[in-house]
Amino acid sequence: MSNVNFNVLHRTCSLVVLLCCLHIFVTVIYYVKSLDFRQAFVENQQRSHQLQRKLEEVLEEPKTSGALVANGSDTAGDPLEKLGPLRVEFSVPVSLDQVRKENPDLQEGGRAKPKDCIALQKVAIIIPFRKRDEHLKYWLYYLHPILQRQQLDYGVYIINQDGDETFNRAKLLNVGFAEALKEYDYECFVFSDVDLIPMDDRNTYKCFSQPRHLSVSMDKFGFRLPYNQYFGGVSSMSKEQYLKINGFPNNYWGWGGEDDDIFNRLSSKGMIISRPSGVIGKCRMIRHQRDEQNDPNPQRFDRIARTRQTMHSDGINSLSYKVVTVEKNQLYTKITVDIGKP
Ligand code: UD2
Ligand code: MN
Repeated sequence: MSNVNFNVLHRTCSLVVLLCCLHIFVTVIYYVKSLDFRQAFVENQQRSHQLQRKLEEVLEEPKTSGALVANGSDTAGDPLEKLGPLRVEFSVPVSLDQVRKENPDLQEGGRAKPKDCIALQKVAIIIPFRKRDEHLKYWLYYLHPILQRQQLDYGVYIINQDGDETFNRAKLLNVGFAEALKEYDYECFVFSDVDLIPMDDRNTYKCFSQPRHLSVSMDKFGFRLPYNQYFGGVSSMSKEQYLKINGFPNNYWGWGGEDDDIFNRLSSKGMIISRPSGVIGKCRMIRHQRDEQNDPNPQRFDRIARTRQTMHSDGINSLSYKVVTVEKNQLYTKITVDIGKP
């Protein structure tokens, strides 16, 4: 082998080694850089998730209780601007005295209307009732401030079933409709259980072009609608909508079915149910046991199956009852009524 050849080989090898080192160096640099990029990407992702969560918290941040907001110093200006999610809880007891003090603008009979404008609707709120005074206190505590913020011209009617016969929710609601209309030119009726409190005051207790179901996402059902035809809890109907279905059935004694009968009436008259969104329609039900004299009605399935045949003869046109007493105070009108028995 000649010297020249050896030199060429030596140089070539050195060059190859040098190139290899350079390649390794460049690869390492790129690898380290890509680690930095990945890290930055992950951090960026985390940061944007945190921001997103913060934003959601701010948007969903519940205000203090209805009463506190309504009477706090920050209620100046347009009350409608203050609407939004509310904190609703039942751990702290409330007293009627407190509710009266916190709602100084209420008129005799649990009436109120906006001071500086004309309300869009005159609304009667009808509550079927018997021996639920604890629940009524919470209802009044939360709802009066909400209803005033919603700028409604409204009155609260507690329809109290006299005696100890089996409870009849739908018949009591019919009585509420008839009695409220004797008092004032109401054009809208909200029918509400005594134990249901809305968690967002954008859920307006008024009437819409179609019958409205207001208690759409309840804690009791995991904040979901239990089924599409569900119409229990809180609903609203204009006078025309109510009369079109001949009101509610009078012969559902005991628990259950009457809400489905009302749904059947509405759909048989070609009406559809309007609802707020699942967020605005959130509400809480005060936990309770089934009351005495309100056991599940075994006839309910048969009756629901025959709504279309019975609804024209059973309803507001066949309603009969006897008013026992009427009590009016600052917070409500309570009508105690004898509605008979099954
Ligand atoms: C569900 C429905 C309700 C109705 C009922 C079946 C919800 C939130 N509500 O209520 O609208 O369809 O099933 O009839 O799903 N009440 C009294 N005293 C009594 C018994 C009843 O005041 O002794 C009133 C009270 O306003 C109460 C309402 O009737 O909220 C409904 O009765 P419930 O609360 O016992 O029945 P619940 O919660 O299953
Ligand atoms: Mn209930």
